[in-house]
Amino acid sequence: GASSSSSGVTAFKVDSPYVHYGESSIESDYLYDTTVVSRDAATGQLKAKPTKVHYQFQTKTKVGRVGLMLVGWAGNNGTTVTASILANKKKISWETRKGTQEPNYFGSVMMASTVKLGVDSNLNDVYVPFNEVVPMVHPNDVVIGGWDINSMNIGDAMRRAQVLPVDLQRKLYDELKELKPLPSVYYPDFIAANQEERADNTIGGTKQEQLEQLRKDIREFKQANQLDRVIVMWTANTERYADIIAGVNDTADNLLKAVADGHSEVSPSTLFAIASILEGAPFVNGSPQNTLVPGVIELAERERSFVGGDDFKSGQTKIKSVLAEFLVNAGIKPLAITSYNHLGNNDGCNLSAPAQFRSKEISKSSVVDDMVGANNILYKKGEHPDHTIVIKYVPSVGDSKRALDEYVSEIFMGGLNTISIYNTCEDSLLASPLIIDLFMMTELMTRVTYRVKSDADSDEPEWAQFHSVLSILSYMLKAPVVPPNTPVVNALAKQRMAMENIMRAFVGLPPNNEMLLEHKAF
Ligand code: NAI
Ligand code: DG6
Repeated sequence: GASSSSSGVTAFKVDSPYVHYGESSIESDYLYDTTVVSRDAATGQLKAKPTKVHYQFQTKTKVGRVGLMLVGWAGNNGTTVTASILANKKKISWETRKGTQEPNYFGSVMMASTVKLGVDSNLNDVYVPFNEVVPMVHPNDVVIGGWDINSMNIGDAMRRAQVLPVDLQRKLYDELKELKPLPSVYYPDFIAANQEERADNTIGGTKQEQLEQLRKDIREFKQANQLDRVIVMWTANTERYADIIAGVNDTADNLLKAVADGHSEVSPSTLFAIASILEGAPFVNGSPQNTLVPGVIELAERERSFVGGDDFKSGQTKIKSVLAEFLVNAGIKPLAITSYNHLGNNDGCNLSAPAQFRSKEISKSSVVDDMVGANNILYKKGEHPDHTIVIKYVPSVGDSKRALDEYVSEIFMGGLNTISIYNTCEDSLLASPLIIDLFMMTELMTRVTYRVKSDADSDEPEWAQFHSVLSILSYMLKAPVVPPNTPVVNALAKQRMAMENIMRAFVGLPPNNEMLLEHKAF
């Protein structure tokens, strides 16, 4: 089953001279195939040159004890993911109108989807769970903690969220009520004014003292639970964008100085990112605001710590990053994408304020850029479909978000095609598995190093970790943050392929492709 991988043993072993299974790591030699394109100056014709780069990967197989600290732990996502992992861990089932429901990890790519390993001797496909390609942490083994500006314990906060079925809530309540969020950093200017009455659990003092407190919290959590690693994730309210100001948050040193000076444009989420980086804890931003300001990225690079973001990609945007790719790659030209959604949870309440809505509007809007940019037959340079985002707060629908989308596209000979989508779901039941996937994937990247071999090298190059900005997390995020000067990929299938094939490379397997030559040319 899926749980075997956290023990360091996976469902298969690769039989290849290019893969070595050592005591504590898997090492692979891997030829990365790319095509380098140039243009002939005289004729203007493109020249495509197949190129191979020799990588070596080293994946430590011991997962160790891993903790997850959630910022915004007492919110809908924080309580839903905590309660659901507990139900899975303890195999707690509950009664519904339709009978007994067992806990599961549906909606988690890592826990509930499969990857094609290869074909057997009869040319039948063989699939393995995604989390069995290389050893990964199992969510049942995570120790969860975190902060919230609201002091409510996680049991009562789970009830307040009104997400999980009441029989399950009853079964989990006694254990969850013992979990209490740590006080957090609250600057009223960054989240909606309508959140003020929740803020009864805050850290006082200067910005510098608050930073020190957050660092201490991470260290103490790690020590108290005897953890090898802690990952920090922001699932707190959406903040407004921070202004990027020269001398304040543009470089690592300026940012640290801005904290010391108590500069008002350093947001709570950025303070958490800094604290995590300085403690060597990977930090992932699950909300849309620009937490990862340039100074944060530079600090992460300098400290060789990992960051990822922005904004969990759960429902409407996930469909958009599939549908827009389908349309454009089918040679159909989306002219207008109009997206409405309404929801009634506290996230919706916070987003009813203009500055916080604006953060969400930005992260929801960027999602078709790369698909449009890739097709210069349909779109002239700079041309873009109309793209409108509307979000309304309707308290009575609670966590059950409604998303309505209309795609109007130009088809053959000037014809029009309209696709209309109506999507209803519990928001936090979509977001919680993303938290799990982000946690699992981030943890894996802390155990992987690589080096590039060149025939010219007489000395062995140093092993290095991946770039501090984890663009491999893009599948789970609406507006992926990527290393400086690298392309953003929004298309969902490409994002999944990247995770799958990079993990295959760690065990020396070629990328999966759909050529199926064995079924076509024999
Ligand atoms: P929520 O409002 O239920 O929970 C947020 C929690 O954060 C609250 O308990 C609040 O007290 C706390 N909080 C606010 N500021 C804080 C701070 N500075 N430090 C610590 N805690 C703080 O919201 P929900 O539904 O859990 O969503 C959380 C975030 O995830 C939101 O920003 C939302 O936009 C984002 N998100 C949610 C998705 C979903 O499908 N549920 C998908 C994509 C993003
Ligand atoms: C309203 O848009 C609330 C948001 O927090 C969304 O629920 C969330 O961003 C998920 O958005 P999407 O587009 O991935 O469904």
